[in-house]
Amino acid sequence: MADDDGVTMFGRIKDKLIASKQQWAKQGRLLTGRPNSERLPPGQRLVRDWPVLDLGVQPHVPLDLWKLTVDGAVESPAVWDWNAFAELPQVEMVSDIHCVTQWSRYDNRWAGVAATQILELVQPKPEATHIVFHAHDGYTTNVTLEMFAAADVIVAHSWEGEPLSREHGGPVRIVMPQFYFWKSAKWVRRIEFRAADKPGFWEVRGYHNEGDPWQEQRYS
Ligand SMILES: Nc1nc2c(c(=O)[nH]1)N[C@H]1C(S)=C(S)[C@@H](COP(=O)(O)O)O[C@H]1N2
Ligand SMILES: [Mo]
Repeated sequence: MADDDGVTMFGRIKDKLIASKQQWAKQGRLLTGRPNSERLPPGQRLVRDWPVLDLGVQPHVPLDLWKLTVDGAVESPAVWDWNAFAELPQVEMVSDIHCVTQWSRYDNRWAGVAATQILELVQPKPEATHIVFHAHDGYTTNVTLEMFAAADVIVAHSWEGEPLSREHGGPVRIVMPQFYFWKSAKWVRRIEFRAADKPGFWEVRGYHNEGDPWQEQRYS
């Protein structure tokens, strides 16, 4: 092809390459440290495997006995068995895990019911400010209603397209991506809405009450 000045061009503009380089520029790709500081919270290191952490017991909950109770300061308390839970609107979400023991794991694909969906169904009462998750191993952890209402919170039954394994909290666990992983209760059996805060298992043992990894809220 030739332009008005009679200059002839050889080759073809590499649209795809330009587009991907533009994308890299936007993401700050190859800028040492920058992607880390954007995605890896301070003091964390990235792992590829998925460590298992618990109190030493891993409850086995058969699906035909499994139930999730949502009660306390809500207008419409609910108890879902496995079939009822499966019939609620399902979503998939991809999020990163940040554990207080300093490992982080990127891009975990969860399937389950969005916390926002549960809030819509049970309708927290005006006085509801906090939530305690109760698990089958006796574990509890507390969050604010606001933390639970985030768009990325999921009550998950699957990970990477497979049923969540028992060691990782199956049949169903909470996933709270914006907080250290101790807030993500495994083997959850009850979501209790409360008019006041009540520190959970680790929160009464020196862990931070909120646990924001970006602010390194590890211990209180
Ligand atoms: N029921 C229950 N949930 C729990 C725990 C637990 O001991 N019991 N440990 C918490 C902690 S400290 C972490 S780091 C994560 C670990 O989840 P994982 O074993 O799937 O990596 O689960 C959290 N949820
Ligand atoms: Mo943890």
